[in-house]
Amino acid sequence: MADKVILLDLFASMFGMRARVALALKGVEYEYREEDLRNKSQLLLESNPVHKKIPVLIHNGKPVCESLIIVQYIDEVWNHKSPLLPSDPYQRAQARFWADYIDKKLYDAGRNIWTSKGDEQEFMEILKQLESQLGEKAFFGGESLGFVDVALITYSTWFHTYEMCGNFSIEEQCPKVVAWVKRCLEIEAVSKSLPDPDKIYDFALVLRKVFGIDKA
Ligand SMILES: N[C@@H](CCC(=O)N[C@@H](CS)C(=O)NCC(=O)O)C(=O)O
Ligand SMILES: *[C@@H]1O[C@H](CO)[C@@H](O)[C@H](O)[C@H]1NC(C)=O
Ligand SMILES: *[C@@H]1O[C@H](CO)[C@@H](O)[C@H](O)[C@H]1NC(C)=O
Repeated sequence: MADKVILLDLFASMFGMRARVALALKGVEYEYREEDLRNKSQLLLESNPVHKKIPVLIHNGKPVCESLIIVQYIDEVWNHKSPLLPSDPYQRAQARFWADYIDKKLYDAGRNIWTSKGDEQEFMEILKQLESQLGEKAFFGGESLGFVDVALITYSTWFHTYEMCGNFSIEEQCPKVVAWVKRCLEIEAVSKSLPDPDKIYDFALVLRKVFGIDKA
């Protein structure tokens, strides 16, 4: 029997995009379901009763929640190609450390920029830390795209929004990160899974009005 895979998602979610990229890298066919977070589907509420958040991957009726856990699950189940986590336990631990670092730091710092709660300084410090971790490697995973690359590349769809809302240039301060983004986007599974940054910016501008940051 063929696998039945459903992804509950929201197009602008950097968390949801991680699952989309991982599924595309593995060549898994799935049904994409866009959620309205102000009016969540019964399936979302039942599948993620603890957090009630997207993304949720539903594999043959069984839900998996939390984007990094979903990516690891995808890597383990569809292990025939494009391994994301390294096989060496120490290297795996390092990859998980950096993905965890991204989760603990980057979302809030980015959100503070586009909601005008803070400037870009904190965000750029985190990105510079990641840039030094990348070093001279092509990818965080080394020669090929890995777990940390999947965890981080989805944020690049929001870079334009951060730059517009914060009036600054990421490339000026982190040219190697921007070069890395371009390298990742040369991989079709990545580029076809990520939305147009202009659409993200439009989405953020709508939210800024909803939140009362900009005049309606
Ligand atoms: N740690 C979670 C974060 C997911 C998350 O924050 N999802 C947001 C959308 S980007 C959500 O579903 N929010 C709905 C809510 O909070 O009610 C993950 O990595 O999957
Ligand atoms: C909420 O979603 C349901 C379907 O999931 C739809 O029938 C209903 O019209 C929606 N309500 C609003 C207020 O958008
Ligand atoms: C944006 O930044 C540039 C230089 O960094 C400055 O000249 C310009 O006035 C700024 N624009 C706004 C709208 O703050």
